[in-house]
Amino acid sequence: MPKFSPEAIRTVALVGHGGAGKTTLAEALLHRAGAIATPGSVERGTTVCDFDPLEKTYQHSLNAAIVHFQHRDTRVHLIDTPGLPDFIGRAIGALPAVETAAVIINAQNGIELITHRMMQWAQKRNLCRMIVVSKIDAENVDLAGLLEKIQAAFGKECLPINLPADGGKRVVDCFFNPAGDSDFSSVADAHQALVDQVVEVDEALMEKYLEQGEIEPEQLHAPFEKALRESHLIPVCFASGRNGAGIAELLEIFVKLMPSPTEGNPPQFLKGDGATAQPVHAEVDPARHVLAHVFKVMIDPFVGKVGAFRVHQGTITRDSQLFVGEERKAFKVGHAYLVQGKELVETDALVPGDIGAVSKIDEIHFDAVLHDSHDEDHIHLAPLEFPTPMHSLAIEPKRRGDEQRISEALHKIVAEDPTFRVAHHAAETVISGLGDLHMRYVLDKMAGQYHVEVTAKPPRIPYLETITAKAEGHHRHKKQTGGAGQFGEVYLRVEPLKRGSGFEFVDQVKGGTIPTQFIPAVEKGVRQVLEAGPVAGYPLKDVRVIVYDGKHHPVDSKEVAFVSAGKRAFMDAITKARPIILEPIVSIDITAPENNMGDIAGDISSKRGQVSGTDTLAAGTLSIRGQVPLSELSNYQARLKSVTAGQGSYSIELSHYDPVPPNIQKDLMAAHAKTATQDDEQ
Ligand SMILES: Nc1nc2c(ncn2[C@@H]2O[C@H](COP(=O)(O)OP(=O)(O)OP(=O)(O)O)[C@@H](O)[C@H]2O)c(=O)[nH]1
Ligand SMILES: [Mg+2]
Repeated sequence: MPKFSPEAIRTVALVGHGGAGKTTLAEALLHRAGAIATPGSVERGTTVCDFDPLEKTYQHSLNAAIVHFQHRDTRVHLIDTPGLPDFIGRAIGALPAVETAAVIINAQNGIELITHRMMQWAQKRNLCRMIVVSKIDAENVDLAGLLEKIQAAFGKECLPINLPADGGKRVVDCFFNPAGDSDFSSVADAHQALVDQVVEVDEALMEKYLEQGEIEPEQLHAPFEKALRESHLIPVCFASGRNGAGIAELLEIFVKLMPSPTEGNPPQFLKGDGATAQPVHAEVDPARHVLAHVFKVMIDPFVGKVGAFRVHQGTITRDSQLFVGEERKAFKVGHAYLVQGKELVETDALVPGDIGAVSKIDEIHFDAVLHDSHDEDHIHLAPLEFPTPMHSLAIEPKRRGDEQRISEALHKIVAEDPTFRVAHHAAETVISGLGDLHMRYVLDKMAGQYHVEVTAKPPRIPYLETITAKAEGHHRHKKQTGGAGQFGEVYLRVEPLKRGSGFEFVDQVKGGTIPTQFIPAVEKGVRQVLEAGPVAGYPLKDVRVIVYDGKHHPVDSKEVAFVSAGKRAFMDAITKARPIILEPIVSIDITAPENNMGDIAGDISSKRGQVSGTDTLAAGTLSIRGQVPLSELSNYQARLKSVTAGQGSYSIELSHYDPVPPNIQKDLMAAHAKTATQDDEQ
């Protein structure tokens, strides 16, 4: 029998901006709950959650770390996520594993970029949310002002459930036992506001409340959960991981008020893809078939591949036979683990609500669904939305012969990281991530963990080519050399398609003028041109090719002849179809001191960009949004650093593709013509 039933399990992700105090808070909670003897510190590199050597070097969490502890009769699984924008993919990936997102706000810095983003992402995933104002012990913090700002930014549903007292040395409860004085505002008023808000979700209770004028907090459990599920209430509490204020109270809030797996919003499982996908309801029932979701993959140099998952239905034991997604063959769990930072702790059974892990299972991958019956094939979680990796580097081995090891290392890093990509184009290996720090991390990890070193330089900009008009193309391929000849003739039409629709090939040949067996050869020729880029060497997109006529020869028609004719006919059409080059335009989000606003906006305009809006974050800090061509941002990190004296940071995401101005198109075509002639000469 498992020790904890699903009702006695809580799952909480600590999310929020980098440096907000999440890892320190996790440490304080573990210590207070008796799971560790002494709290470690981020500075000394002794925390349970930041165990990766690079986390100790950077003094920031870079991965989602999983821990668990027991408080009263309840087991709490906690996920400490990274808050730096470059590593935010790991935090987003962890959201489907929990019922509650605890958004940590640094009392010193106030609301920051990732605070906003996480409030939105958590809501999109239907999580219950709470806010923890951290570092309340720090000097010169304006907690009353911050609470107002939180309500202004995220709504009047953000209500304090406790308030700081004695200058941030402790907190007073405003819900269960509202007595005593706080550093600001009235505890009784806070209590009243909470009760008023909660009863609003239950009409019968509301009537009773209006009649009686008071209602016991104990009677409010079910409506409290409902209010959390519906985002009608976002409790705000205060804490310090440093001096321990509010930590015991936070444990009580987790176990008494945050939802169990039955009380939270159900996970969004779907069966099948696209428009025909059907929602699947996971029952929080240990006796049913297993449904678990892999939200983290870690490749440990000693243990090998570890897949961390959240159980949503059924029970996983060491004897379970599980399928990974649509795999035909099941694997035997062998060892079922609970996770405590870098430690895997063997356990008998994992039930709905539990977060566990298995190791050494090759098929496991990020976002996989684990299940124990083929009836559950094709079930997956509603897709997670990650920022698109737009910071890229072209890498080359420092030592010859390292190619294979580099490729293996990259493969492992990709497996761990949903926002890291590797691509090979134009003879370059290009790695992409969310920012310069993300890129540095990958290079450091390759050197430190996998012992391979690479040189890195900016890659070519991923331009695209397309056409803007319809046109006709024709080519007759004829070769007569000695014996058998080659013959093939193709007539085709090209038409521009809507941006983003890709490529369509249509066969409208009538009367077998091109025999059916040679149509794939024509398509092959066309595709070669698409990939090679007829205008400036970049992939051609959004075009429909209609092959409608041709000629063949009973003896001399061969595949190669039609490949060549298709290729040349297509090139002929492209030159007449007013081809253009498209460039990636990115949405940029810059955080910088207010007084740099003018310089930054001017800089963006000089880069062919546009500023679309600004938000005030903490006092004196602005978030500036806009759009800029990616090609103009090659040195932007350094540029922003010099404009803001190191205070600024930014993140970019692919927005769309736009035509490049004619002068740039001319330059790109000239550069391509030059390399093409050089290649010919070689
Ligand atoms: N004064 C004070 N400092 C704190 C407190 N909690 C954390 N800090 C300090 O703030 C810094 C950041 O703390 P972390 O716990 O690493 O913050 P984090 O939210 O985990 O940051 P990321 O991992 O980058 O997302 C460290 O120097 C901590 O010592 C607190 O309650 N009070
Ligand atoms: Mg951290």
